[in-house]
Parts: sequence; structure tokens; C-alpha cells
Amino acid sequence: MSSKTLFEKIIDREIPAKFLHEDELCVAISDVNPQAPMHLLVIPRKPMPRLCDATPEDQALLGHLMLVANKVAADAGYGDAFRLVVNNGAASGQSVFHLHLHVLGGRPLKWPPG
Ligand code: D5M
Repeated sequence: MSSKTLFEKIIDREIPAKFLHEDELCVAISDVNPQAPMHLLVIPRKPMPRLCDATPEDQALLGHLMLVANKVAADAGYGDAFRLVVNNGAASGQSVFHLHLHVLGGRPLKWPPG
């Protein structure tokens, strides 16, 4: 049985997805279950289960993910108003244990989030 995460399978093109960005460190895809008119996922190629598993050596990678989030939000036309979400752990709502940034926009976003 494959031990790859869902997102590794997407990165390896074993499962289809709509790719909006790709570079040596990460990809960005459309979320299959969008919670806003723009709902993208920025996913590192490195399979880190949760944000809390990151180490100091991941610092540049984590910064890169945020800059790519900026870019894909701007490309989608929502560069001035979007929200980044990282669910860390099952109790926070994480369901895919491969770090990813949700990039949400295109509707009013309430605060505090639920
Ligand atoms: O977010 C996991 C996200 O992954 C959730 O918003 C649905 C999305 N998802 C699940 N399967 C797919 C596929 N096949 N393509 C695109 N997006 C997908 P979490 O923070 O872990 O709950």
C-alpha cells in the first residue's frame, strides 16, 4: 500500500488537480471543496505533516509558501483581500496531514473564524 499523502499523489500527478503554480519548492492548486470564490492550496513538495513539525531549517520554505500565496491570490484577482489559514492538527480541522496553506478570498470573511 502506498504511504504517500493525498497531496504527494497530486504533486506526482497520480490524482488530478487544477494547478495554478508550480516551482521547485511547492505547488498551488484549487481546493476541491471551495469555501470561498477563491480557495487555493499552497503545498510544499516536502511532505511535512503539520506546521508544528517544521524545524528551523524549514524557515526559508515557510516564507516561500507565503510569497507564493501572495502571488496566486493576486493572479486570481484577490491580491488586496485574502486570508491564509493553516489548520494544525485534527482538532483544528486538519484532514490532510501534509502541510498546506489555504488561500481564501472573494467574499467577506468573518472574524473570529469558527
Ligand atoms: O484541508 C484539506 C483540504 O484539502 C480541504 O479543504 C479539501 C482539500 N482537498 C481534499 N482532497 C482534494 C483534492 N483531491 N484536490 C484538491 N483539494 C482537495 P485541511 O486543512 O487538511 O482540512
